[in-house]
Amino acid sequence: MRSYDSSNIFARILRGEIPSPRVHDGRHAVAIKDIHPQAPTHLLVLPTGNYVDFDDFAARASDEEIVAYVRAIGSIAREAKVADSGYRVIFNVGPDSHQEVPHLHAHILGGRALGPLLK
Ligand code: D5M
Repeated sequence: MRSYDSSNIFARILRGEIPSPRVHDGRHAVAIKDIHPQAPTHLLVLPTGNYVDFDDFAARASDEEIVAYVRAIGSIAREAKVADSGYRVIFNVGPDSHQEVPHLHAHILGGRALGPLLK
């Protein structure tokens, strides 16, 4: 498992070193808009704790953090008004996934028909 590097861009956003409007600002999760949106709604949900990726989070996070993070993803999708029409949640994990930023983030994509995941 990779060790956490606190110089990554999302860690800097969470520390307030780089301004980034928050669409959700909770104790365990923060959501921002993706700068390169792939759909009309494209949000990134970051846990406030320092986890490299989903694998790291699943192994090390407390039950409280896991429950709060999962519930935040659901409520952020509802607040973004994509819950009724549907949305996709994606975690890129590790090199094969092309994960770019080494702080766990869930992509919430919605607002259009997304098509099949795999072609
Ligand atoms: O996805 C990383 C995502 O993070 C990618 O879609 C671009 C986005 N990104 C990168 N920098 C920023 C800032 N500063 N604000 C908002 N969004 C950002 P990955 O799953 O790691 O490939």
